[in-house]
Amino acid sequence: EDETSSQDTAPAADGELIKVGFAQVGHESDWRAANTKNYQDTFSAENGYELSFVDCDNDHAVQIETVRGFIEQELDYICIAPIQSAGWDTVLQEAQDAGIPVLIVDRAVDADPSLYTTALGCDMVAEGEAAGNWLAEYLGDKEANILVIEGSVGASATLGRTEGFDNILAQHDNWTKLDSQSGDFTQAGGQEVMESFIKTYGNGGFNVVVCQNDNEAYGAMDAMDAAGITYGVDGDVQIISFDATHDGLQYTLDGKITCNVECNPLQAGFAEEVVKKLEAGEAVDAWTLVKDEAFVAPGIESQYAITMSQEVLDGRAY
Ligand code: GYE
Repeated sequence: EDETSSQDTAPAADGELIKVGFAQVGHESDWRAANTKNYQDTFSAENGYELSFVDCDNDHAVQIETVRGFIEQELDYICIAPIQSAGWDTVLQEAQDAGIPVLIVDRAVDADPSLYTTALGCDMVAEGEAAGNWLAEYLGDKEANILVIEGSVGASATLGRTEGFDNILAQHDNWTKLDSQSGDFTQAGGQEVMESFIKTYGNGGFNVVVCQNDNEAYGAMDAMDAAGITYGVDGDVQIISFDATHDGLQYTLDGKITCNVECNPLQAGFAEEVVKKLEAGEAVDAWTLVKDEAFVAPGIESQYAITMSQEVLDGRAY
């Protein structure tokens, strides 16, 4: 879905570009790259915007200073994709005192909602629950010995996916979460964590690996390949992943990632919608949910997920 603005509703009627700051998380994943491109395409000069884009490289302190810089530059709107959910009260108050609307995008903050204008993104807890519900349906009465490669520490995407999956885990006496470690949402991180898990639990010691994004799953697959561990629908280990990016879904179509829970990175259109409403003096919703789906490998039927096919993959925008 292309969420860019249409020309006839371009907001800069008086020829002035609307100044938007975007304090982006970093460049850790394919999801992030798609999300960045979507913001740059949407908040373009052509569409009436001057976008100040800053890649905060997964550094919370840098992100706070970036937002302070946007306030000093008196930008019209500030979008923040929060690296971590804690530690936002002070700078959000500063933006509010300066009268600059703040949009919390993609990930959530752990702060009083009166401190920002609106929030938008996927429901990370629901994503974790979708993964758990699918696994329960897939395994039936079978035991699960589960390893979890978490995302970045303190990120709402990590906290939510963990909470959601754990909600379902708690309903199953024969599921054991053996271990969980952060792989920082990167391929290298996923590989490193998986290598250490393999050392500790050995080939045969686990049958489910939950990777909290696709890039971590690629690293985990490399580590299992090197150790001679088979994975996928025909293997010993079932991989669950999140994001459902194009490459991630290719692996799902190939039966290597058994279940892939989507988080749609094309979110800038929702942010632009909010900006347009505020420009028009209209009220905005406190929260906008970006919807997502789950996908499973061919041959699996699930009430929680779409069975992958070439057609489904070809229909992907990211
Ligand atoms: O899952 C991961 C990215 O916040 C939903 O961040 C996002 C997550 C996404 O690095 O790939």
